[in-house]
Amino acid sequence: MLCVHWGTADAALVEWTVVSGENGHFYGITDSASDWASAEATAISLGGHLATITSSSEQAFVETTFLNGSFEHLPLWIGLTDEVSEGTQVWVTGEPLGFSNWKSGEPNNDLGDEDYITINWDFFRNQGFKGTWNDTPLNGTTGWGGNTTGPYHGLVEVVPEPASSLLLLGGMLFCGATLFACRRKQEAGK
Ligand SMILES: [Ca+2]
Ligand SMILES: [Ca+2]
Ligand SMILES: [Ca+2]
Repeated sequence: MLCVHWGTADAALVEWTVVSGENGHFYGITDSASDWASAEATAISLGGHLATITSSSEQAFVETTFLNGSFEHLPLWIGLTDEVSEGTQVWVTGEPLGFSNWKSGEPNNDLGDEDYITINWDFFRNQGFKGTWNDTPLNGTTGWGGNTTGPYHGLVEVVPEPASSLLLLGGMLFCGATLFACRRKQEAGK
């Protein structure tokens, strides 16, 4: 589903538009199921990361946009992990963990090796609520029914590069101002 031709017209990437105060980032689902680390590597190769869901509105956007149709009951990797320090969940981007949407009883580090976070895992079993989070092993879970057996697709979030356009705009403004100042100086010197 996710097209790798980033920067060209790409119908598979969906923008969470800035219009009503959203972040302007682009989201998509990786083409194939993989372990969490491979999904994150794919996201990085696309210029992003696995998605960071840092607000209830971002959670709602993800649910509305991706957890429907054939993906309604599909778990997806997100960019949250406690692989570095057990029990300390961190976003791969370093964003603070304020918002969360754990399934009741999660994260439980079941079997002692659940360090990689999915959304919608429980809904994939036709249980619980759409979009809730669950920590699972690197390859996903096995043996929990409802086709929850991993691996899973990754939910990717790409931040466009406003910095370069801002830099360009800033540069143009600076040049314009400099030219203007030069003209004034020349005129003054006449
Ligand atoms: Ca995000
Ligand atoms: Ca863990
Ligand atoms: Ca778990």
